[in-house]
Amino acid sequence: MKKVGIVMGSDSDLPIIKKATDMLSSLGIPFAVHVYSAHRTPEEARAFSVSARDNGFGVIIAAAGMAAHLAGAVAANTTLPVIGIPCKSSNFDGLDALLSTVQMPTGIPVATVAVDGGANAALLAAQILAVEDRELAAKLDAKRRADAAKVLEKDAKISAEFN
Ligand code: RP5
Repeated sequence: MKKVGIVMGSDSDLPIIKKATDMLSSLGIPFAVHVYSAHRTPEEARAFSVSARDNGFGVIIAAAGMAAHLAGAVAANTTLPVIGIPCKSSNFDGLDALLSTVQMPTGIPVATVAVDGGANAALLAAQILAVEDRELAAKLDAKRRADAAKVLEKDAKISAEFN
């Protein structure tokens, strides 16, 4: 199976990345994690992106906060799909990172998930890999069914209390 490459702009983004790595681990998907910044270590971010396909990656998740250019900078240097996670920082509740990540110019797309959406980034990466992997697609189907069952359990409890 292809690996998921995960890059974060700072180790302060790690709690968000942890949500992604936990989800990928639960699905048995291999990944590698790095701290590369579009601003502080642009050469390393570029080198990782340029070589990602040859190094066995099938999709890249890039998480950053504030003036969050990391996902776009990665996407500029690879045609692998790139999923951006805007991370919340102390100002603006993550709106700064959301707009910086989502508003990509035509030609260089970034699939942006919700602010701090580490788990959904991993699920989207899994869905991309599952296009060519029936076993992984079956795991994702099973997860959807299990998640739905949990919601129906909650409905049963609320119904019993109020109806
Ligand atoms: C961004 O700046 C990082 O992705 C992080 O979310 C934010 C703050 O970084 P630190 O100052 O905590 O290293 O580049």
